[in-house]
Amino acid sequence: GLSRLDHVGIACHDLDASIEFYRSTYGFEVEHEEVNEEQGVREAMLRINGTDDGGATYLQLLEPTREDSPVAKFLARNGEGVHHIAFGTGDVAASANGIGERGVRVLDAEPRTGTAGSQIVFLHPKDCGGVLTELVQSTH
Ligand code: CMX
Ligand code: CO
Repeated sequence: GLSRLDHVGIACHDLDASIEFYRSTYGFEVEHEEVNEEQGVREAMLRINGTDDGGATYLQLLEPTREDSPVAKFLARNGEGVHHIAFGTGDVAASANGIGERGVRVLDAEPRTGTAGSQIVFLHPKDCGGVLTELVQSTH
């Protein structure tokens, strides 16, 4: 089942400026940074706290790498702000199947690669009370 809040995804225009805001305002540090071309993002993970399943909770800062990406489209419509939430699971395919059987549209037929080799799927925001929702299975 779902065992933690893995991260909150935040859309921003300028990743370096956003990282600096979270560092200077709250003292949060970047644990991991990468480009995910499939998702069309340059991203940074800021670790906030550990969780009792041995995982952690992060902020995921997201800058678009191309104009036709989900984050670019979101920024054009809404400006900067909270883009999605992500729950951690030990088995993303099983979690997605179970949630799909309850009538929620699963946007990815097969899990895709997320941060640091994790496996991810997205659920349609229109079936989740307006909240774009991601399920994440970490590699560890
Ligand atoms: N949160 C809530 N609602 C959202 C949304 C979001 N992030 N993005 C779009 N919507 C809503 C729009 O407001 C719109 O609603 P209305 O019809 O009421 O106006 C509707 O969904 C359709 O919006 P759209 O701009 O036409 O967007 P698309 O349907 O083309 O795409 C979505 C929406 C969710 C299917 C697409 O963004 C998607 O597939 N996202 C998953 C992948 C992703 O977001 N990757 C980046 C993050 C990667 C990571 O976390 O690692
Ligand atoms: Co995410």
